[in-house]
Amino acid sequence: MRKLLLSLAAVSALSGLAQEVFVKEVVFPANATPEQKIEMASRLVPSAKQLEWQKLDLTAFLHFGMNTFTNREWGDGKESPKLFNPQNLDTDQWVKALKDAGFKMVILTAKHHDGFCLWPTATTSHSVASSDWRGGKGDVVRDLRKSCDKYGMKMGVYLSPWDRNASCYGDSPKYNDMFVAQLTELLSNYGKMDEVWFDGACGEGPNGKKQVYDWARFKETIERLQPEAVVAIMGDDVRWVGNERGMGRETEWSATAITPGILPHAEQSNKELGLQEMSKDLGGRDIVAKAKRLYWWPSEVDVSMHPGWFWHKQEQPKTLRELAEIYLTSVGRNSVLLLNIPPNTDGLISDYDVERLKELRNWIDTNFSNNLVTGRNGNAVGIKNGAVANTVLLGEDLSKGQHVEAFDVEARVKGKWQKVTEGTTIGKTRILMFPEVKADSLRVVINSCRGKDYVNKFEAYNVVLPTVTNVTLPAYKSMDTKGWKAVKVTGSLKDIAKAYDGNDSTYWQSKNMKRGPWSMTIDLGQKASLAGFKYTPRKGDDKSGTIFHYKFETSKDGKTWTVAPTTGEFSNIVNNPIPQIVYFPSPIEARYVRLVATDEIENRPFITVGDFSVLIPR
Ligand code: FUL
Repeated sequence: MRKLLLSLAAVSALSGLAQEVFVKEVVFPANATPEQKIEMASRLVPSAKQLEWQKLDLTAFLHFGMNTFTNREWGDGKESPKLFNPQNLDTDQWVKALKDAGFKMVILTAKHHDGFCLWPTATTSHSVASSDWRGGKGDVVRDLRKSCDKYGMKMGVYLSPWDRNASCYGDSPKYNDMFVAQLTELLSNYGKMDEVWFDGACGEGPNGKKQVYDWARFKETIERLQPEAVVAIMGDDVRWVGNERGMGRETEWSATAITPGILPHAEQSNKELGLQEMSKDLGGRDIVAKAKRLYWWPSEVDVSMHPGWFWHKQEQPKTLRELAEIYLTSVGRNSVLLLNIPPNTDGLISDYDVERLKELRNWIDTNFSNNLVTGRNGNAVGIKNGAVANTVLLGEDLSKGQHVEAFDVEARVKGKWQKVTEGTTIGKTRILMFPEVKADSLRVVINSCRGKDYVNKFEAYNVVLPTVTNVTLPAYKSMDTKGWKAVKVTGSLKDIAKAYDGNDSTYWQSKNMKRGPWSMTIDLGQKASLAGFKYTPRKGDDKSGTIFHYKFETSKDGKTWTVAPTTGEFSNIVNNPIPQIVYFPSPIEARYVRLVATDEIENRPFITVGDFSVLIPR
């Protein structure tokens, strides 16, 4: 597939080759100038399957498995398979709801980090076959396959490389064999798969098991068994956008200088360029000038409709307003949206989620069906007589590559052109909102472009963002902190109030110590019935000091302490630093509480608390 150019001289000598395209990867000659590199970058195009994938817009994630039943985000692999028992599991209900909402593909967590397999695998007994669900004869993957066929839905699988159950995990060759065997089962016995999702997460601490994955072999297995499937995240077809908040970049290049993590030279090359998945710009001119090669590696925005990835009784779906914003910042920013809708313990997508999906569909249809454009002339369009526009939807023909680097949108009002908004990249789809304008025409003025532009979509709308509605208030609230007094902390008491002032922009930082624990002991001023607590990492990009593992202790008299039954881990806090709400199995009477942090996310010598509160009945 990949075409390497031997030298620029050779290309210019053979004029026919000047139109040659580079599929998926372009390698620059050592002496290429920045201009020559940009010219070559303009000829980088997606593979056929990437191009098809980028057209999907809406895809659905289904996080379902052991964690659904243990109320956790990351299981430890010690769970009994007997806990898995979705009495009313109905994959038709899942797929129908998603189809009706306009989703084009579903991706199921066939195995999450806890190692529990949702299909009866021959590789381990830690699977549905050892559960009582359907007498051990059930197979969630098989059910989903049938439903996808029934409703004409594409299907993908998430298979976690990190496995906290497999005893051979860490014995690299042995576990790689097991992983390939699992992949082989999933990719041979369940029909056509369109996406294989490998997560990069591995929470093994410094003393944990180190597994060296054989990515090349995993890739070869997929290419052999499912040549049309794209491989996401730890794969070189689809890139993780870099956050789990539903936010694509304003400048989102599908042609990137970042090297996919599964390639052998990735670490070295990304280090040299100072690039990582979260970097602000992955393909701008400055970066291309320094890069030795570029990849077509388009972005996928994965975000959950709930605070967590798995279903938890106490969690509410995002509001329609939040989902609408996510749509605009994912699909509207040259990305495919992978929205997670977690089935519940019954094995169904909850009614309130189905409702919210309908609302989202309805919002998209209402706002993006009345295109105000009457006709197009180059990069200018006519607007329906008297119509008021506040949004443009633009797109480039990605089969020709990605070219636009900067543009203005202008409106002609009473014969005069005026700028209404501006942007950088366009890509597959770029949606931009601006203050309402009554114009007879709109135009895109391209200020910077890699060669010719191929803008193939130019639509205009009047979009109304939903106001926040339907927020069901949870049964608990944060206790008023007025009467609180910190009695002892690791470090200075001076700024401790910042840890519980209800504001995560201010934070308390502990004393520096080589290793933990760090703690914070608080007198609540009165006895209370505690349902749980909430820890919020400090606000902003700097997340240093975020706690990973913890202990929560309570006391009635400040002398005798009891450790509350919790998992002791803020699972996935690194990727998704949202407020961590921990509920106790039953209320605890206490006047004193102590949060003990045992380690920091990156083993830094201190912890920070953006906000802390205890939860009491409302
Ligand atoms: C993360 C995982 O650790 C989460 O549990 C979830 O599966 C998410 C999609 O990827 O990194």
